[in-house]
Amino acid sequence: MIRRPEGLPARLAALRRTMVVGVLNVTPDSFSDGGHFLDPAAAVAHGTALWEQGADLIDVGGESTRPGALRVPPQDEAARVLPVVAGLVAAGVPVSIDTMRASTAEAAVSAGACVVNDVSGGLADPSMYSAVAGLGVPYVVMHWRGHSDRMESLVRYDDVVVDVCRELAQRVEEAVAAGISADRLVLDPGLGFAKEAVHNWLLLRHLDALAGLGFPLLIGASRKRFLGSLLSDVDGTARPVDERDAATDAVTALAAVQGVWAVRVHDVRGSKDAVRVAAAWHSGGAVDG
Ligand code: PMM
Repeated sequence: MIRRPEGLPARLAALRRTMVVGVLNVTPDSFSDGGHFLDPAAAVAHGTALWEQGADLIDVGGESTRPGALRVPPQDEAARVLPVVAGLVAAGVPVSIDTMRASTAEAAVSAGACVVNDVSGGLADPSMYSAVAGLGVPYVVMHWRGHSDRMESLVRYDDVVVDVCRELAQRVEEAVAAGISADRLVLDPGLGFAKEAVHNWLLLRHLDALAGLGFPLLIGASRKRFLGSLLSDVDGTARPVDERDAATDAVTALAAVQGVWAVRVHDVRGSKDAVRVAAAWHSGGAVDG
């Protein structure tokens, strides 16, 4: 059974399979699609194309979180994402906003975004929980320990699965105390955020522990470095970013069989196929579109 958050638009609430969330980074420097979609019209066209390929939701972000990335001023972030959110919503495309800032989340939801995706899980902006509480949309709480310029120094875990579950449970407690309805929360282990490859694999191996916290799950493995290193050449060269989609699709299929609510991916078509295969495998053939 797939757990899903309350507060989704009817079309997304009705889905019984894992959702495919398409990545749309309106940034100059994201590791996979950075620099391609800074022009709002190009970004809206790409988001619409991902939707036509079968994405259920398009996740629009204006601030890169790649290791080492620096913060973007709030007004720049808003100027990048708001026209794109508005353009996609006008085209009938469901949108989530990928932001660590309350002001951006509020403006994006006013422009029609229906989910807030916060990679900091509320830790980056003390106003985030109260803002989200007032918005009444689903809220993705990702596991996070610090901004990208220092996250590589934050990779110490006693037991990564136990530590991530405990830290996420603490975020949930604070979010609910701040007025966010627990049934709107989604949890995400934050693959690659203050985590080495072994940590990512352990978290995927023990997704059931994360599911045991009782919330819908979102997984963002798409094209990440741990897939590149897994698929290294014999001489140790990592598989290039744009050749990691088959591995991403495999993660999608396995995550879908485990009942995760959503996968966040760059290549929608392959993950959508994987989700449909997993759903058919599970159900004996009956699958939503
Ligand atoms: N990863 C990235 C950005 N946003 N959001 C969630 N919820 N989970 C993730 O794993 C996640 C995210 C970084 O990847 P990108 O540069 O391709 O957007």
